Amino acid sequence: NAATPWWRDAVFYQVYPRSFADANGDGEGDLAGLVAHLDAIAALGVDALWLTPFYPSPMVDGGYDVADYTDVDPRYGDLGDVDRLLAAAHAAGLRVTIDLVPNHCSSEHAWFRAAVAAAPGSPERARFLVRDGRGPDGAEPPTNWGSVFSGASWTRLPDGQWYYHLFDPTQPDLNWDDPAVPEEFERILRFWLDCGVDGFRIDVSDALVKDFDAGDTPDGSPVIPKGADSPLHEHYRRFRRVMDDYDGDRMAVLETGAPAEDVALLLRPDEMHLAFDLALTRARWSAPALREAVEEGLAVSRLSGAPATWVIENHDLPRAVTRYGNDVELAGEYVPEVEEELPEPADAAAVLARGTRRARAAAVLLCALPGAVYLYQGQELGLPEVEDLPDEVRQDPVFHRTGGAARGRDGCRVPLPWADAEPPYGFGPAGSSPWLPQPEVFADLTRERQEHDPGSMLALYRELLAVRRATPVLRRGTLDWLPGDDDHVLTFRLTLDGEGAGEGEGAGGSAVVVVNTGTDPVALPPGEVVAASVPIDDLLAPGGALPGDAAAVVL
Ligand code: TEU
Repeated sequence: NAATPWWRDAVFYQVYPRSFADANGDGEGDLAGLVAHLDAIAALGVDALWLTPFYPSPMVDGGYDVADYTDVDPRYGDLGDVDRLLAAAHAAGLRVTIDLVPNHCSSEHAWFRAAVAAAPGSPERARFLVRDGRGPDGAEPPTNWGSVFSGASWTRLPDGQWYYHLFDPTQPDLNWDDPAVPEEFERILRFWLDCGVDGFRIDVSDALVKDFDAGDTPDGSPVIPKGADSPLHEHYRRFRRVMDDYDGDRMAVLETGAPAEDVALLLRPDEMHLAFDLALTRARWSAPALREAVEEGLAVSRLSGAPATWVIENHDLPRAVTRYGNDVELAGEYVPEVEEELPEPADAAAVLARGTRRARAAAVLLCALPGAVYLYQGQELGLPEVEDLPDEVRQDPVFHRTGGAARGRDGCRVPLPWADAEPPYGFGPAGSSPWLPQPEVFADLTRERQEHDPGSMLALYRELLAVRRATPVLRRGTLDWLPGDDDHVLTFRLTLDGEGAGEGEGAGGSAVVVVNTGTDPVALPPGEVVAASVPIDDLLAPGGALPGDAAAVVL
C-alpha cells in the first residue's frame, strides 16, 4: 500500500564505478561518467543505484580497502561530483545507495598508520585486532585462522605483535569492541546521510565481531559469533537509530553469507532492512538447485518478515552467461577451489549461446521474484565473463595470493561496452585505453546495438522491469511451488490480495512463473503470457509450449 517503504520491492542497479564510464579518458571510470550516463540506467526501469566503493584507496582490493571513508578517490572525482550525482539521480527518480565497509580499512588509513607507529597497548592499536603471538618470541600467530583471500589471517608488525585481517594483509580488521570504532562509523553514516544518500550496502556485515578465545579450529576457519547474543546486534541497532534520524526511508542491505537463522536476527525493525540471498549466485542451471536457492531467500524472509533480496550477478562472481553456459556451480568462497567444473562445455560460441539463453530465462525468474532485486552493471547486456585476461593485467588479490590458482574476479569487472565497433567501445573517449582490456565479443554487445534490437538482453530486461513495475503480484506476492517435473522445471504461483497491491494499482491477482531448465518443451498453464525469455508469439502459436532453457510469466 501507499505506506510501503520503497526498498521492499525495489530493483537496484549495482555500479562498479571503475568500469562503468570514463569521462576524463584516463582509462578508469569516474563519477562524471556515471552522471553522463544516468539516463541509460533510468531508461532500464530500475529504482535505485548501489555504488561499490569510490573512496580514497590504494585499490589493492578494488576499493574495498578504504583509506578515507568520507572522501572520493581522485580517480573518481571529488565530493562535488557526489553532489552532482545525487542531484541528477534524484531528478531522474533514482535513489542512490553506497557501500559501507566496516569490517576492515586499508593499511593506508590514518588509523592504521598510527597503530603501526604506536606502542603495544596504546589506544591507537586498540582500534585494530592486535595480539601477541604464541610460542617462543611470539613467533607463532595467535590462531591458525586463514584469510578469505588464502594464506594466514595474521600478519606481524615490526615490533612482533600480530594484527588480524579476514581478507588481504593490506585490509586490517577494525576492533568493534573499541568504542572509538562504532563512534567513527556513526560519524561516517551521518556524513553520507547528510549528503543525501538513500542507503547503504554493508560489506561483510556479519563478521565484525570475532572470538579469538575460541583458539585454533580444525580447518582454520575463523570463529565469528552471529547469534542473538552477539554484540553485532548492538552495532546494527546503533546504525538503525542513526538512519531513522533522517527522513525519507533510508535503508541498508547486508552482504552476508551467514545461515538463514542468523541473517534473520539482523533483519528487525530496530536493525537492518534487507540481506542478499547469495544462494542464487551459486546455483547452477538446474531446477532443483534454483529451487533450493529461492527457498533459502524465502526462509530468511519468513523468519524475519523482511522481503527477500535476489541477486544472480555481482562484482565478485563469474558472469551468469558464463556460469550457466559452462554448467558451473560456484563454491561459497573465492579460494581455494573457486569453482567446480561440471561435465561438458563445447566451443566458446556454443557456450555463449547456451549461457545467453539460460541467462535470459534467469532474468525472467529474477524479475518475477517477490522482494528486492539487485542487478549488476553489464548483466542487462548479457556480458560474458572475460576469461582470457592476460596475467599481467589481473589485479584481484585472489589471483595474486593464490599464485594464479584461482583466476580471481577481474573477468566480471571489465569496462562496459557502450557503443562503436572497437575498443574502448564508448567506455571512454576514442583512443583511451580501459584499465582492463575489452574482448572482441563486446562489439556485438554494446548498449547502442542492443537498444535497436528487440531480441537483445537489454530489450528483455527493459520489458521485464516494465512488467514487474505494472504487476504488483510479481513484486509483493506470496510464493507457492506448483508440482510438476521437479528435476527439470521450476513452477510457482504468486498470489496477492487486493490490499497488498497498493493504491491505484488494481486488484492483487495471481501469476504463474515457469522456468524450464531441461530439454523437453513443457506446456504452459492457461492465461496471458506477459513476459518470456523467448519470443512470446512462439508460445502463443497452436501447440506452443515453453522450450528448454526458457522461462515465462503467465497471468
Ligand atoms: O565480499 C565479501 C565476501 O568475500 C564474503 O562473501 C565473505 O566470504 C564472507 O562474508 C566472510 O565471512 C566483499 C566484497 O564484495 C568483495 O569485493 C571484497 O573483496 C570483500 O568483501 C572484502 O572487502
